[in-house]
Amino acid sequence: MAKQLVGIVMGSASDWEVMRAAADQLKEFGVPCESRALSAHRTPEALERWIAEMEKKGASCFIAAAGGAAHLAGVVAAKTLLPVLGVPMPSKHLQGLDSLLSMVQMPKGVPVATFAIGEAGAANAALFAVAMLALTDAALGEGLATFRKAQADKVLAAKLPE
Ligand code: RP5
Repeated sequence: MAKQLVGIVMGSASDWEVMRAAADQLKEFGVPCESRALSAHRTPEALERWIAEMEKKGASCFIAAAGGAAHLAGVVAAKTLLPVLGVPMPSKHLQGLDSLLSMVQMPKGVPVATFAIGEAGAANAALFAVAMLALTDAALGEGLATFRKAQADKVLAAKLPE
């Protein structure tokens, strides 16, 4: 069983260009993840099987991304007690506002922690997963502190144009 494992699921392979930001961010911290394109409405049985497999492998949480009537994260949350971090995908007609509202407006009782639309949300969901895992992993906590410091140093060192 992996010490840490995060499951990343997205409604379509077309979401990968955005969601690779989550996988890359986890990789930067050395946190293993498994990424899959599985759909709540197009492949519901395969989705359910994969969630169960990930639980057996010892996954700590899921990051779920979808666009449009974005019910994937809610369906994942319905099938697991693990935390589900949702990332709304940019969409063709409403630029992801549809995805955001669908995902963030979960009725009371089965929560999805919803992040920003697109790449920032994907990276932040991964950083949030790292913060959760760091609760029981001191080395990961140190890595997160180093990451934050490097980010702050970059802001402080930036020179504005004359
Ligand atoms: C959603 O529909 C997916 O998450 C994706 O964001 C969107 C479009 O999917 P494709 O038509 O590209 O497969 O289910």
